[in-house]
Order: sequence, then structure tokens, then C-alpha cells
Amino acid sequence: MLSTLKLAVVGHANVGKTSLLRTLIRNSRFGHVSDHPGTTRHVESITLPLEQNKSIVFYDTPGLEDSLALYDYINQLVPANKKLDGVDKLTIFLQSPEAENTFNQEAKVIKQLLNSDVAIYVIDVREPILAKYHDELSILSNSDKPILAVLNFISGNDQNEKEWKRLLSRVGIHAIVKFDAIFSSLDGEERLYHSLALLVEPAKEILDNWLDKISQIRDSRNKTANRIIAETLVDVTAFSKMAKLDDNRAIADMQNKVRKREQTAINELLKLYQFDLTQESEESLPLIKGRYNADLFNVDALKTVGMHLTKGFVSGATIGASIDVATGGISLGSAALVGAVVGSLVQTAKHYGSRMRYQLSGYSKLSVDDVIICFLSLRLIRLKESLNHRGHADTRPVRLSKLDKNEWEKGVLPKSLKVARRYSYWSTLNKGTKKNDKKRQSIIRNVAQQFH
Ligand SMILES: Nc1nc2c(ncn2[C@@H]2O[C@H](COP(=O)(O)OP(=O)(O)OP(=O)(O)O)[C@@H](O)[C@H]2O)c(=O)[nH]1
Ligand SMILES: [Mg+2]
Repeated sequence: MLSTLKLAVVGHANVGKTSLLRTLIRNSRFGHVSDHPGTTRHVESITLPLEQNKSIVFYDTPGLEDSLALYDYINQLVPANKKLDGVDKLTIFLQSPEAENTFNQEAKVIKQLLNSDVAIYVIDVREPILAKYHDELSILSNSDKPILAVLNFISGNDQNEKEWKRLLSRVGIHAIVKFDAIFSSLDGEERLYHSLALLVEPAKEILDNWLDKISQIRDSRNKTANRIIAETLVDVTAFSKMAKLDDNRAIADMQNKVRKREQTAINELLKLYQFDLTQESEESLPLIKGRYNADLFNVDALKTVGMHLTKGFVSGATIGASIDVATGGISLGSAALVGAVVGSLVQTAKHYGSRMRYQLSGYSKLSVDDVIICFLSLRLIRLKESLNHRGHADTRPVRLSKLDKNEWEKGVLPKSLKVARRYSYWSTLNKGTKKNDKKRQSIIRNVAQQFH
């Protein structure tokens, strides 16, 4: 039984080796990806630790470029009267002067291949079958390592598939899977690992382990994401400020704090899912890269996602006026009511006292409207869904997933969240936050449980 499976990803330049790795390890921050050949210059490795000290080490390698010349060079290195096998030939090549010069890049790949248990050979299936690929494959198959061929860019481009399969079998590679680094699917990934397990039988346990771990990672990321969203909602729901209703600066300040809070949640989600924080977003997602394409306080944006605007919610181009943030504002009567629920009498009296003073001087308690909070919730849930399904090699702008009918569209806060209105110290946007308050934590858990 193997305890560490060393897996080298090899292939021609620019065929998507680094992209494939990003998808497999679920991390868009691994390595560099670009549309130009020669992006990866050195062997880069990443270790995935598994249970019982087992692990998989993936090696990303530079792309092979000049295989025709390398093929000729290796053959002329071999003395005519000597019978050498493939590995001998590659070893002679690695000791030759050109391994440090002209074929420096290729030497790195071959060295890594000889030092691995198995290789994934990535193919850009859009490419016609050229002599250079034949030579490249002949050189690689000299290594005597099991090779799994991955037909990349397969989505919508299968015209050369047959020819590629023919070439592969001529050089003795019969294990082939279709797997698009960008438009990947879970069962495609499973097939890839099952094929690897057939090629390297001692690694079956490790690969099964890794498949289990993938599904654990999926579940745990989703759960953590739910908590991130729930905590954001509690923060915004409990957020309040004493201000005059016509104090536009105070209102703008509140809005900015809420926007920033949304940005923090988005960053946390991207980080959790190991996506690049500089990821671009489509028009429907506002804050990635710091651009406000669809502001949280914009009525048109609200309508686009199909939010129901509840009675009393202001209409107009921008919800800038006090009323948007203030529809949750509480008059003295209801402030007293809220105060009464807070808890001890002393607290109530204190609460009431300060409210009273404020109220007399024309101040009200402003809080964020239900509709805005529901909108925020919808945006974050849709972002989470999109990240749950997004491949890590995808460089297109992030797009919010569509949801089936969702409760939050009604624009009414669920009871489980509404309680947060009563506890201003639950919000990290207020002063004197008690982040670890037990009740706050339990409400966050309750709210998180409502997301799937
Ligand atoms: N549509 C599509 N694009 C892909 C796929 N795989 C990679 N790409 C794109 O192809 C380009 C090259 O990808 P890389 O991952 O940098 O390729 P590489 O083989 O590591 O390149 P080198 O390191 O230069 O050898 C990038 O623009 C990727 O976004 C795929 O399956 N489908
Ligand atoms: Mg690369």
C-alpha cells in the first residue's frame, strides 16, 4: 500500500495543466494561468493531507514545447551499439549538457515524471494531431510510468477525439478520460480518480480517501458559508442608530456600513471557497473588486431579483432618503415595547431613559429595512450557490446562481432573524458589540439552519 501518491500533471504548453490542477484541488489561487504558452516555468507541488498520514502530492509542470527537437536529440545521445530501455534513455538525457540549456524546461518535466507514481497527460482536444504530439508522447512513455490521458477543452469540441484516441493507443496509452478543466462535473472527477486507481492499484485506498474528503469539504464549506451569511444578517438586522429622520449624513453613513458589511461577507465567502479575491463579477453582484454595479440600496436592483417591495417601502431610483433605512425606525411607543422585551427592569429603564431623551430632541431609532436585509440575504445565498458549483479554473466573471422560489423574496424577515432587532449589542456595526453572546450565537445557528 502506498502512503503518498505522487501525481505529475504533464503535457504540451498551454493545454490547461495548471487549470486542471486548480479544479482538482479546489483552489483558484494555485499557480499562474494565462492564455500564453510557457506560463508555468517551474515544477510546483501541492500536498493534500489525508487520514492516517496518507497524502497525495500533485506536481504541476512546465509545458513541453519543442518535442520534435528533443526527440531527435535524445535519439542521437544513445550509442548505436547499446540496447537501452526508455528510462535509460531519459537518464542519459538528464545527464547531458542540453538538459541544462536548450531543453531545460523539458528536463524539469522528465525529472519530475521519473520521480512520480503516475502522470496525467493533458490534451487540448481542439488541437489537430501533429507530429510534435507523437514525439512528445513517445518521450513521456519512455518513463515507464502509468499515464492517464485527459481530454481537456472537451466541452463542445469533440471533433478530434477519435484521432487523439488513436494516437494515444499507438504509444501505448489506453487509459483516457474526458474532463474539462473549466466545465467539469462531479461524476467526471470521480471517473478520473477511478481510472487512476485502476492504473496504480496500490493507490486505490488513497484515492478513495480523497474522494470521501472531497464530499466532506463540499459539505463543510456549505455549512460555514451558511454561518457567514447568517452572521451578516444578524449584524445588519441588529444594527441601529439614533438619528433625526432627516439626517441624511447619518443615513448615508449607515448605508455605507451595511455595504461594507456585505463586502466583508463576500470576501469571506470567496476565501472560504478558495477563490481569488480579485475575481470579477457580473452585473448582478455588486461588490467584488470594489465596484458597486448593483447597489444594495437601489430600487432597480431590488426589482431585478424579483424582490417584493412591501408596503411603506419607498419607490424611486435610489433609496437614499431616511425612509429606506428608517422604515424599521421605531417610535417611542414601540421603543418602549422593544425595551420591555430586552430583559431586566434595570436594562429596560436605561433603555427607555435614553430613548426618551433622544425622542424629545427629535431623534429616532433607525434600522435597516426588512426588504434590504432580505435582498442582502438573497444576494449572498445566490453567491454561495454559485461558488458551490463553480470550477476553480473558471476565469469568467462570477455570476449569481438562479434560485427557485425563495422565501426571502417576500421581503419579510423570518421570525428567527427578527429577534435580532431587539439586541443592538449583537451587531458588530454598533458600538459595544458582544460577539460571543450565547443568544447571538444561537440565533446565528438558527438562521444558518434555514439555508440548505
Ligand atoms: N474553455 C476552456 N479553457 C481552458 C480549459 N483549460 C484551460 N483553459 C484556458 O486555457 C489557457 C491556458 O491554461 P493554463 O492552465 O495556463 O495552461 P497550462 O497548460 O498550465 O499552460 P503552461 O503552464 O503555459 O504550459 C487559460 O486561458 C485557461 O483559462 C478548459 O478546459 N476549457
Ligand atoms: Mg501552467
